[in-house]
Amino acid sequence: MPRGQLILIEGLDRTGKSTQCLNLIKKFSKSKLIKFPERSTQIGKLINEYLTNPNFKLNDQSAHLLFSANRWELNDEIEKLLNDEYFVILDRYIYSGLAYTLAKNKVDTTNDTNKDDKSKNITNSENKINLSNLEWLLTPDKGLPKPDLTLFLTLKPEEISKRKGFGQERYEQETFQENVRESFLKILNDLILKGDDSIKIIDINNMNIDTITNLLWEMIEDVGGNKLTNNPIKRI
Ligand code: T5A
Repeated sequence: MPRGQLILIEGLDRTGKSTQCLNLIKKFSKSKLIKFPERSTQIGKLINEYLTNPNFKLNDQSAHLLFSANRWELNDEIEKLLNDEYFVILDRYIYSGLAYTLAKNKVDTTNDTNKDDKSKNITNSENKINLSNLEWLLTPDKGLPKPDLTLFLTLKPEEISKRKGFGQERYEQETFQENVRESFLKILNDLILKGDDSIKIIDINNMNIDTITNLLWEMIEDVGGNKLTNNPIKRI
């Protein structure tokens, strides 16, 4: 039975992922957009509180597991859509899960009174047990559908911080975004070097919205990502 394909748009905060996803879904005959975190579910409500309320304390390992649990909440729906020949466009997914937690390892947790309140809130753990262990970080996502194509949008953190609304949520802090960028690039480049050809890294500095949409669509067409496939769903 043919199925639709799973296309993931990844990137740092405010790189324009949602804008691009909304443009791209219109180009497929049958498509559905799913955004992570999905904040309306039981677990998604907790995640939303964590991201928007600086007084909501959660240790980093628990936060990591919640983001993964949120993906599992949507798993049945995603698999059904693919099998019903929908193209599912994901706005963030597993690589965000890995990169944001990994980036916390570089945050200085010493009690520096000069640090601003936002940077103090990025990490809440007394210890960093397992936070740099990629195998541990990936384990809760194992078994989820692997995207057929991942398009990672990269932009200079100083450009991101100029974008509308930046700074309102927990991780929207320029130094931390630089850590996240390094973590994403390390994770994705390692996978590419190991032969994973489903991942593409796209530098979108100085590109306007339409140029990016056209480029992403060309990349999707190039690998046949807009056509039904008989390949079984791969797993993380
Ligand atoms: N997170 C997430 C984890 O830690 N672990 C996980 O497992 C997951 C899934 C919230 C946070 O959760 C973390 C990462 C995040 O810190 P989110 O809700 O996806 O995740 O938060 P954001 O990435 O901030 O999502 P946004 O929807 O706010 O940003 P987008 O989607 O990247 O950007 P978008 O499209 O809303 O655009 C932002 C602004 O930029 C403009 C737009 O018009 C808009 O004003 N813009 C451009 N301006 C100039 N040139 C362009 N090319 C532009 N494209 C868009």
